[in-house]
Amino acid sequence: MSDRESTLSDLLHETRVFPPPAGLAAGANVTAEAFEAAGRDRLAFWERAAERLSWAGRWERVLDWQPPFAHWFPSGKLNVAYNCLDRHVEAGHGERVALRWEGEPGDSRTITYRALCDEVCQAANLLLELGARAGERVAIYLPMIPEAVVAMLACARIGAPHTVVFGGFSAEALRTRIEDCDARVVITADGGYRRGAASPLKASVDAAVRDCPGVRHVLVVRRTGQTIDWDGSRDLWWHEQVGRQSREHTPEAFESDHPLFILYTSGTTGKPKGILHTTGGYLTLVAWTHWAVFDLKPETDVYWCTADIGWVTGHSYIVYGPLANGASSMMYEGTPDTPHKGRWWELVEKNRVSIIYTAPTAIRTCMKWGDEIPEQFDLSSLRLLGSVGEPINPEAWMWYRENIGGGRCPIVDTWWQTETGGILISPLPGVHTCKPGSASRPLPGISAEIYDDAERVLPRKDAAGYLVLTEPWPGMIRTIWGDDDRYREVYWSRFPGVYFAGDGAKWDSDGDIWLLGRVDDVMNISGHRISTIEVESSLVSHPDVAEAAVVGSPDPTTGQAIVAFVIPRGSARTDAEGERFARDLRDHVASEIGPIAKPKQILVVAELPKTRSGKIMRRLLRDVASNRELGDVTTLTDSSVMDLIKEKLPTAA
Ligand code: 6R9
Repeated sequence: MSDRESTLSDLLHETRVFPPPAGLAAGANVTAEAFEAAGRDRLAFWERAAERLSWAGRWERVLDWQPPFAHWFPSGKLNVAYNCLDRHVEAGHGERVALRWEGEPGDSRTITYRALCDEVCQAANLLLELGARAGERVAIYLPMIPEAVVAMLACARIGAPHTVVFGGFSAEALRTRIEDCDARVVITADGGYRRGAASPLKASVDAAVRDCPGVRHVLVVRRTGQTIDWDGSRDLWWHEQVGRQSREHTPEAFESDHPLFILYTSGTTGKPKGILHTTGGYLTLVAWTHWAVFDLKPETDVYWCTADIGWVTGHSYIVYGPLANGASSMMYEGTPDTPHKGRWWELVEKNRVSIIYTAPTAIRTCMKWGDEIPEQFDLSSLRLLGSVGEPINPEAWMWYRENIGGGRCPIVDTWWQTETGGILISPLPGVHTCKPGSASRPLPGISAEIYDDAERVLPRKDAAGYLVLTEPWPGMIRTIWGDDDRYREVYWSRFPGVYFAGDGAKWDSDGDIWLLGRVDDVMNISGHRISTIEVESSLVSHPDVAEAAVVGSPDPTTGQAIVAFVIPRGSARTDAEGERFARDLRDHVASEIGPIAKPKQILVVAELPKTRSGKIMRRLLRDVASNRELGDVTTLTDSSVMDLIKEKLPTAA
């Protein structure tokens, strides 16, 4: 045990620290004193956070905990759409911009809180006219256009849980989700713009609902104007139907535990899990965390979360959190390199974005494209940067800080999951000293611990193991849709009585948390536990490496051997140069971490296989590295990547 701990603490030797900028700390939404006080009484803290929202009926108590099922604010009643829209209009902020939307082809829309409220009321009236009712599921399969936000809020307004399916998913993926939650209405578009071209969506819906007799209506937003098939008994144009509805709609208050949405996420088995989130606890968590972690000043900030609404980050930090707080957000439809690789930074300059929230994979892609691209734009409006989705390598963190944040903006590295609903571990920018690669501390009201294999709570100093949450929190997964047993088994059986996150983590000597990747990404080399992320960070810190992914493959001598897939910066190399490059990298890792972390094999590749949400698919890389049959590749952004990678393998490995 102590051997493993000391190995990890030796490996993670990042020592750079960045205290909160004085000006930000002085005016922060959460100050150091407030942070201290907040941590003292968990339930009292969450009760105060709930009071930031507008409730139609007060709760009986804060928490009814019947492990592993939590009911937050039982008997409390509220309407999510009212909290996100009407109450801001009633408070005199109707003319504040809710969304500045930028289309990929260059079109844009500015939508105020009043206009968004009107459109959501119209869409809610339409859904009711189509027979949708509280509790009945609505599937949403849309590109990143304002109607996606309108559709989600219209569902929330009438209490019909939505299931948003990422527009990049196939007809088959859409069908299984519609079927699993028995959705009756589907909201889609003719298509959306991606990489400069109109890509179809409606065709996938047609294929998906062919086998879903329960679907009564398909509502179609016209975005691209491309030709689509039409079924007059079922299909309706959004613009014809929504526009003629009344702008008046009285929101009904729902029970705090009323279902708000189901979001599917992949598990260890083939069948995706429908993560169910409910109303009062979820909105409390996302509103408080969005306000505190991003230090949001709704009157002056322009906030931009680059996620797609098809992922939980889009749900919590494009839609529900920011709108509950009355924020002004930017929303962008397309890809970062269309029509040029500076598009994101051009949008930051144009809209004077002050807070940006993105993913390490995007940051590393921008690193690969080169410093000179963001340099061409005025990024001085930025004051805070966020990261989410996977551990961020210290080198990517430093690049983000220097090249995007101008060396002055704090970076909040936020750890959470689809299941947690919102951010649980993150620095607060006015309180904590940030370290490149560390997600810092659990937020107030969050009880995180690190356990060892034997279920022992590790001391909060120089110790590594499994991240668990020992107390329920508002916004936590309510269950897996239709499968309470699977919910118990996946999250509550590894360590009975506590929530098992599936991530490895470490407390450093200051008591800060470092996420080490999914526990199945931790390798065991000659009895030493080495996290894939540590070796990746070391590789990426080499000046000639743009991106790297590391996996363990079975090895008769050492148990596992480290295999690295590396994308070089700049031009391709000849074979001889490749050999030299691989040797340099091995030496580099050996000197950075130690000889035990030296990759046994280094494969130079042009691309890495990623899920649509941008996570590297290490499972596939492991399969390639161990020469096993490839598993399911349907969620790859580009499945030809695997062929490229396979070509690099020695035939008689
Ligand atoms: C929000 C989101 C959850 C998994 C999670 C972990 C990884 C997310 C992270 C992070 C290290 C961070 N993850 N944020 N790892 N540092 N700041 O991404 O949800 O798609 O469900 O993924 O992502 O492994 O368990 P989701």
